Amino acid sequence: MTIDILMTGPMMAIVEDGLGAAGHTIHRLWQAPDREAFLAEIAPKIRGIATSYAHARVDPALIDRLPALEIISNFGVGYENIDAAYAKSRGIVVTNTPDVLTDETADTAMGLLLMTVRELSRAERYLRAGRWPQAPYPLTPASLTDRRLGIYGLGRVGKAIARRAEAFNMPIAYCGRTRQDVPWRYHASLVEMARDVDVLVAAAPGGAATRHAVDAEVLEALGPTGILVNVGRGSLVDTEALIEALESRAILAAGLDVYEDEPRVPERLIACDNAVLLPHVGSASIPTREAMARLTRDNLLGWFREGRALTAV
Ligand code: 8YV
Repeated sequence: MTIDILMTGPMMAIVEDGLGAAGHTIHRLWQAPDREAFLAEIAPKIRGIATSYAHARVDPALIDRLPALEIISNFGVGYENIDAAYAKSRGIVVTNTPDVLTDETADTAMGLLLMTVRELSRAERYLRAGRWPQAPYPLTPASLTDRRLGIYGLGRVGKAIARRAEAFNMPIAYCGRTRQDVPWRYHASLVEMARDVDVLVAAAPGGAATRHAVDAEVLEALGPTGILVNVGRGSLVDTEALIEALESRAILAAGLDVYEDEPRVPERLIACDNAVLLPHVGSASIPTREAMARLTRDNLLGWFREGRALTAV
């Protein structure tokens, strides 16, 4: 018997082919010319959803339309695109893709840190513009040496960033909901931690609880030599406050991989020469994305074969 899966947006072939090979039928929501008519026809038989943060939200309205829904499999570790509490209240399993992207995302954070503090991308543009023969690139005002690191959100990615930063000899602090059994200094308050460090790396999950946690007050506490790196979610940072802090040099610089309204990035932010801006590439290598796709697929296959999802949230 075929199992009907609703896919909310395009996914890697690993997901589509794997589900197809297992005899499941994929219904492509984003391709439907008339979403309502499409849902009216297929809704009663949908037992699984494959989705991602980059797709349409899986909200109570959608969940309520699918009476046979058993599992929502998310491509990505962050799953605030799914109303997981509501899904749980209806007995629906939600899965994500932890671990497989931890190293890649932590590497991206370290890359952003180096690019920002040592102006590496600006220096490269300088060479490519043919300016080196006229004069050496100006010395950077800052160095990574003697910088203290504060990590906002000490989950898997946050810990992997801390371990990398230890190899850079950076003293490490962290801020999150709870103190953890780790050798790093804990701060319950983000403002206090920002006052205490020179680099603030945001690696917390998105959603209402963390929205705009990095606000004008935190940026002011970080101070004129401070650097903000964000590899978590754009929603963690009040973008307007950040742009003002960058423009007024209330902080030294920012390195960002995530934005509030992706893929749109405000023109004023792009105009900031003290910002390094990446297009959400934290997990974007073929090996890592393929591992995420396999896990997204295997959570669905495991559930329908054995009643067991691999990585339920
Ligand atoms: C992906 C991510 O860019 O895992 C996450 O939470 O943000 C990234 O790995 C995203 O899931 C792709 O849609």
